[in-house]
Amino acid sequence: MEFNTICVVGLGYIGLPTAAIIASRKKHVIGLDVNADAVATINQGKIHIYEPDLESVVRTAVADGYLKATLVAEPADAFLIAVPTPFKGDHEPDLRYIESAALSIAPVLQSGNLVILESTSPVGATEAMAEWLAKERPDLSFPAAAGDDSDIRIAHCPERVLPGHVLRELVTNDRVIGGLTARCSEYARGLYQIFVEGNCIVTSARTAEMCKLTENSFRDVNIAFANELSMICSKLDIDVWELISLANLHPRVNILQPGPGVGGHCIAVDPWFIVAASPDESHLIRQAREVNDRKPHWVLNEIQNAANSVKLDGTAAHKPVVACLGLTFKPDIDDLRESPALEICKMLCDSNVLEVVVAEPNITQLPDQLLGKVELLSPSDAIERADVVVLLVDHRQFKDISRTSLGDKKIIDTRGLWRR
Ligand code: SAJ
Repeated sequence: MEFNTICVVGLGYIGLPTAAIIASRKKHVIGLDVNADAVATINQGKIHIYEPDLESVVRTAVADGYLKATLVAEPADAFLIAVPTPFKGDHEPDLRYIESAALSIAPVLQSGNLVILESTSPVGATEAMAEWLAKERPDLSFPAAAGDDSDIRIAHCPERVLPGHVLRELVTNDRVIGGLTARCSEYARGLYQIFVEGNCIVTSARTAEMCKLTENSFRDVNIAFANELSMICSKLDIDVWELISLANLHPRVNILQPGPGVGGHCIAVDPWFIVAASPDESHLIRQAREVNDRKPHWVLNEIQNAANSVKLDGTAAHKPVVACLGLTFKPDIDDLRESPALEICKMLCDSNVLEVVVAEPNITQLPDQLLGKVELLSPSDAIERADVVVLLVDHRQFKDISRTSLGDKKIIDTRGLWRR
């Protein structure tokens, strides 16, 4: 099948780079989003999120007429859905964005169309999406009823790109494609071969859904191991980074790095989809989530102990000053979603016994939760003001700060940056 026009639903961290890459292959791409500001920004050839090199690819694609953004669905040969899948308060997956994406494209679906769900999804979500579409369009046939002969082909192909390296990984990563029928998979493979240089491997939709959840849970469990080690080592007065580098010399050991906790919208979320689907069997996966979620509280406690040990000059109302270096969920990005660094900073402010200053070179404005509560300073100004310096994110700007320049300030280095 020829794919000349592709509609990407959801122009966020995954949808926009995907739309731009497909457009760079000289396919007409319609980007559909509910955010009018994002749509207007993209149509000017600009971007509303930060990802290295994305702006120039979007600018060229829009200028060449291959990419346009819209608020209303238009007919296309294929639809690629990349909307968020958060969890609800009880850690149950919340599929409302997938449902509303499906409802938004249903009116323009035509026989022969391919619909791919890219959003990280609990097992069964692709089948659910197909049912929502089928209900809206009784005039068209779908895989559950018509099998390989269906008018509409449906597949799941989870995105697997690493924020900060999205444009490269979109092209080079292997893709796991789970069609609802063999024919659905073949069509989906044809679409990805437009821009993917990695292998496109076919499986069932349910296996593809579980594969993505498994990848992120694997990483979460392994980070939890590193985080647990860091807390044990602190108690036993052992440098955890030295320990890990030594243990990793073993040919079959590869421990990840401890940090202030696990953030982002993927690894801190997706394991819960497995736990929600199979709670009685998911002991290790749940424990790992809990270990990683506890880590920011452990760091907070360390900071409070350090602040308590600061000898102040005794003059009246002076509170110990804590400088938090980094707010994002990982280095060299501007993304604050589920960030443990931000959480620690908020908890410090709420405790109200310390003065908090922040250095975050990747943002120009404090997030709402910190507005009016902390000052955003340059790294050197923040350090100068501080009694306690807390390294929360290993941004490249912080790597040049030498440990000796920190003098006799109390230091909490959650990333092991200044010992490397
Ligand atoms: N982290 C550590 N120690 C480590 C590695 C990571 O503390 O050794 C922390 C990071 O600081 C961050 C969190 O884990 O807070 C997650 O960061 P990450 O770089 O591990 O992953 P994400 O969330 O940016 O992207 C992940 C990737 N999944 C895997 O590597 C298995 C990416 O490939 C997925 O596409 C993405 O989730 C997603 O969208 O699901």
